[in-house]
Amino acid sequence: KKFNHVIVRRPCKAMVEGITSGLYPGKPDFELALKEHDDYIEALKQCDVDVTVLEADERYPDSCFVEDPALITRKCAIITNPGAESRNGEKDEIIGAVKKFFSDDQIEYIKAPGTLEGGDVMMVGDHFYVGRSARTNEEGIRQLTEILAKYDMTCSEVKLEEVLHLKTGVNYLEDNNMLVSGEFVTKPEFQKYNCVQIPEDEAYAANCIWVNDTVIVPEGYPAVLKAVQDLGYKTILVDTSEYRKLDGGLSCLSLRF
Ligand code: CIR
Repeated sequence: KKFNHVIVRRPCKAMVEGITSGLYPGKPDFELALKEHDDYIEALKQCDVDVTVLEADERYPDSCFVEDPALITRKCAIITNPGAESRNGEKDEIIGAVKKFFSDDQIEYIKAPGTLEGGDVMMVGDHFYVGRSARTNEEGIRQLTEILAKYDMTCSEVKLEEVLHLKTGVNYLEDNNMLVSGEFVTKPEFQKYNCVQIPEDEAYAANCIWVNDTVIVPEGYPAVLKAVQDLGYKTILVDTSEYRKLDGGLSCLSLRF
């Protein structure tokens, strides 16, 4: 077992106005999003973690995607500096929750002009892959590298061409297993892992989350579900249809540590 705690934030009514690339068209249905969020929390509770549920924050339409304003590691918590302007203030609202678990000297900050979003950071043991994206810049990556080094952890940059965040397209499931889709299939740095290639038409489901030997998989992606089960994991399905319309997936909806 690796994770003990999870933090989530309830979606707000304004979520229907959240940022979207339009890749998955349609406006989210708020009531359905709430129900899916309930199911998500239920699934997490089955994975032997305690779940802290933060209240909805109407000022920030995308604030249910708590993965982005913070990065929590085994040794420290890092408050990021989200590159999306409408989301930047979310960093100040996640601090309170992080302080329940970390003392002030274990909390670090990415500072302007550096930008970073947690969705761009993938943890593999004490190494962190960080995507250089429209949301995470070179200076943000430099600061992250410096912070991690202080705690004897390492970091390497991955250039993104197509996806919003690194974890939109690649996710580590522990035990050397990595789900890879699209532009990540051929990245040399991931070849040392047992890469499970996600078919193009199920690319959204590259974003699964490992929580203590259970893998939560988005509903509606049979090939990915089978691939994850073939790796030997117990699986739980959660429908994230309304978050998908905002380019959000399972990992985006929680901080796991
Ligand atoms: C955004 O564009 O920021 C949100 N609509 C979706 C954020 C998804 N988060 C993630 O991939 N970690």
